[in-house]
Amino acid sequence: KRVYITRTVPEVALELLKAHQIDYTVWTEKRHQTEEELIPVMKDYDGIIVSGPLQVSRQFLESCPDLRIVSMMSVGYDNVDIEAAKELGIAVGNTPGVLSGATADTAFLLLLAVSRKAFHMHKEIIRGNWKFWDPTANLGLELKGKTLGIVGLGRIGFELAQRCAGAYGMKIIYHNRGVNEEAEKELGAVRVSFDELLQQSDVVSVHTALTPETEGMFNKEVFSKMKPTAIFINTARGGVHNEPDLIAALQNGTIWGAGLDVTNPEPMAADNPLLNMPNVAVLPHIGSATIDTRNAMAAIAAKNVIRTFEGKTLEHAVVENRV
Ligand code: 8YV
Repeated sequence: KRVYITRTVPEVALELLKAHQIDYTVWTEKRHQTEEELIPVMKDYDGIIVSGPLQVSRQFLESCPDLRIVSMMSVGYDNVDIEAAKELGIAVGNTPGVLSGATADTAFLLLLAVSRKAFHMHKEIIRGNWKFWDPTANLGLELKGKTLGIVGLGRIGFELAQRCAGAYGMKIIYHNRGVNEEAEKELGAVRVSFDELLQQSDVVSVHTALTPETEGMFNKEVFSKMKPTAIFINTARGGVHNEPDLIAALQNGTIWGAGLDVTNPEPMAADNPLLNMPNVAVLPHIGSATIDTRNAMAAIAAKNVIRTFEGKTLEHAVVENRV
């Protein structure tokens, strides 16, 4: 069996594949391969480990005659045509759970950075603008006792809520389709409507998957319902917010600040106006980027491949292997 790996991945994945006599090819160039480029290559492969923004469309899946598994090295799978994979009998695996802590840390980091304008202050020092002490300058917002509103309270949102409740006694409200009993019981989280969440939250953090329903859901109208002192955090997918509307909301003072680990498109252009706003912090999609987490993600991605070839169910399935 042969597996194509779209990006350099932690060694642990390669060791696992080797131990199971599975051959692999790793794409090591520092640029994204397009679907069109990959389709002719894939005829020789039985599996693919996807890390990064490759579109795995119906056309792609139909063009890979031997493909048995698309193993995502991510929790998100918005770039995969799931319906097509189901119809074609191709398994799709992902890596949830192991990255929740690291991603929640990134959201927490962004929240602190925005609330104290930290990224902007850092740039100011580099620009030589640390000249004198002004007690009325550089003022941020405190988080103690404030309300955190989580849109899409799953594993990552839960870990962020734990951090915010633990460190700052923040009140947790959330908007989900279903009830999150664990969050209600352990953190006293309260489920509210989307509008109530927007109106009551001092911090709105989004943790939903990118779907046709969530695409662009944070737009002009939604930002206008938030508090003028509110901070918007997105560590989910850039497509969930409308970027021109976010820029306008920050420029007009509709909301106070924003912390983004995800942008649309990625990478973000260096001249994007968001990068020069004092109350904005942007990171280059590093939510899960710790050594521990990436090792754990790589191991699951490899195990999902191995289990497919062994005719077993996956460790984590989006589309289960037909055993
Ligand atoms: C990945 C992510 O780094 O898991 C996800 O959905 O966004 C990140 O952990 C990214 O998808 C690249 O594989």
